[in-house]
Amino acid sequence: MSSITMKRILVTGAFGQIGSELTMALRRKYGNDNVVAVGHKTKPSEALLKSGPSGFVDVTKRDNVEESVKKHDIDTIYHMAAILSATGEKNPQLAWDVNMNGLYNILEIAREQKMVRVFWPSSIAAFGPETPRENTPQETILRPRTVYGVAKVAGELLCDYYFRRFELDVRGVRYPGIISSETPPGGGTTDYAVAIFYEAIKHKKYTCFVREDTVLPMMYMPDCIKATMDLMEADLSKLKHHADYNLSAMSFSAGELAAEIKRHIPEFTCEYKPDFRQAIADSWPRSIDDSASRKEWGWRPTYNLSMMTKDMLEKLSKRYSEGRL
Ligand code: AKB
Repeated sequence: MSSITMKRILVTGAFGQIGSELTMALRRKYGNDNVVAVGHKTKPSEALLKSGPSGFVDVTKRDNVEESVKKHDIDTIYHMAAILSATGEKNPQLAWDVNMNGLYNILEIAREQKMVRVFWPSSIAAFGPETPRENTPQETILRPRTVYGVAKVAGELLCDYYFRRFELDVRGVRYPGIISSETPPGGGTTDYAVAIFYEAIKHKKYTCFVREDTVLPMMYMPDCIKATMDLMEADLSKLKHHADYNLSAMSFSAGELAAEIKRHIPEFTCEYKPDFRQAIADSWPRSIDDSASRKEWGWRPTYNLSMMTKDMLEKLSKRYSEGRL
């Protein structure tokens, strides 16, 4: 297994919620020209387009990915392209194609090209209603009810297989819901925890699509980026897991989030009209035991609910006052 340091990085799904901020962070760390941002549907920001190489890649088309890998002499991939849980339930066939065949293409290309390392995110969606919901253990029942979750479990196993069978150094975490101010998420069950901030700033009210008492594990983007980059830099000999690390920062109910926002914007109101996403949220854990990540690669989150809320509101208010929201 190679121990060469990463130098030529491809980020798929680079124009999405996590990909866009991850690309910029990787460019700051490894150099603008060494990080190639590729996406499919979402429109990239000017900052992303101007700061380094970018292109169009459909991860379900192996030739497409291969062309980009060869053109840019890629040795490391952050494979962030995905269809999220709620969109997945509307189009399970597309979700399977993008999430499973996309991952298979990446792993095969990485194996053939003898790449240094691959990052692929799993999610709390890998868990299901039979999983213990409080302090969900690292090793536990994985029987998800969404096609997104099924692809996450299959993906975790496939990554593990590539590690053992082909010595491909593939790493990943089970992301909780990610909250961020730069690029909005699209099609996830946890999207309410981002949308609520935009609506609080713009309209002082929000209609939430899960119940007030719905508790889910969440994380602020700076912690998400830190976790992703730290795991990729970790010493392989210390890692007992590969693409399935539990990861946690905070857990709160939709009502607690609304109350925290109200502390800063007293006129803010939130009503609750649960839709089909409620059943998905109800099948996921309320809190996560991430002791394996803490022990094996030193994971420690920085942001809690109040720090994250303050920072989100400051960032979005500034953009709103500049007419950029
Ligand atoms: C979703 O809600 O689908 C994602 C996730 C938790 O993986 N944010």
